[in-house]
Amino acid sequence: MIYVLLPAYNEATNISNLLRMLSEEYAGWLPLKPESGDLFPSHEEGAGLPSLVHVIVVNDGSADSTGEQARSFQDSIEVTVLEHESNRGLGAALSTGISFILERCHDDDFIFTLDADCTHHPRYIFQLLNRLNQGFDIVVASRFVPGGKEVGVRFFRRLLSHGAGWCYRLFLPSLPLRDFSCGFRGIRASILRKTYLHWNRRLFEAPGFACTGELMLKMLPHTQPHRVTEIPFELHYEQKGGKSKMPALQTILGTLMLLMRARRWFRKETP
Ligand SMILES: Nc1nc2c(ncn2[C@@H]2O[C@H](COP(=O)(O)OP(=O)(O)OP(=O)(O)O)[C@@H](O)[C@H]2O)c(=O)[nH]1
Ligand SMILES: [Mg+2]
Repeated sequence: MIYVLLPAYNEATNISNLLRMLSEEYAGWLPLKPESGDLFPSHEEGAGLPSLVHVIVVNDGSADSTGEQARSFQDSIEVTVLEHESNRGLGAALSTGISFILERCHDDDFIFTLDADCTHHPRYIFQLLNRLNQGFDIVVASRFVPGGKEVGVRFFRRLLSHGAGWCYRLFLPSLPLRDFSCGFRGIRASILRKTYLHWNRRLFEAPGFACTGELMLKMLPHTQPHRVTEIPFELHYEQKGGKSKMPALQTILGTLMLLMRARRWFRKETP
């Protein structure tokens, strides 16, 4: 089973589009997919399986119609909308979605996270899936490997994402990734489960959007470097409806504090 986790805050201009694109990509991928027995060994092929894709939208107290739009989407993919009554931030939304998924999924399922603002095209989900199916535990859609890029990103925003990349490499040069702050990833459920069991309520502690890198840094000790990889990814900022919601200062400070803490985790075997 493929679980797609979409944290969403005021994404009414994007969410229907994104779900429609995802549904189209899924329909295009279905005839090409490897035998279900290889890909999802714990699931029987057949009439009892309505969809291989379950989308979890975490509507984080949006003031617009994000929740209604997601709930009213009906197609070949299953969509569940989880509601926060008020805005609790990206880390809390990821945490709600992850616990919901981990209560239901099998260890050999796959979990994908991406932004709900249409800058992350859902076609990459199936490219990430191919790599997971080759035996990787974590696959990142990366702007910073050859073939990856950011399109339509303003100078300041580009400076922030590249600056974050430099900081990660400076503080933790031995880690097997280049893009830590992009939230588009595919993860083997067993790795996320081990990470969640280890950290529990403390899975997301970093402020701002530093929680994206925090999740990756907390997962890495539960796998091995050769089971982590990146695929080139084009981030299309010009497709974004609405403004950036990133709290820049909080995210910069949160990232620096996180990196100082995280150096300790990689000196030991597990955090
Ligand atoms: N749950 C939750 N999600 C949020 C919040 N703010 C943003 N998001 C979601 O998190 C994802 C990332 O937010 P974006 O605004 O795209 O942030 P970004 O991609 O890091 O930065 P920009 O591309 O500059 O906007 C999107 O799916 C948002 O809807 C929030 O307060 N709570
Ligand atoms: Mg975004």
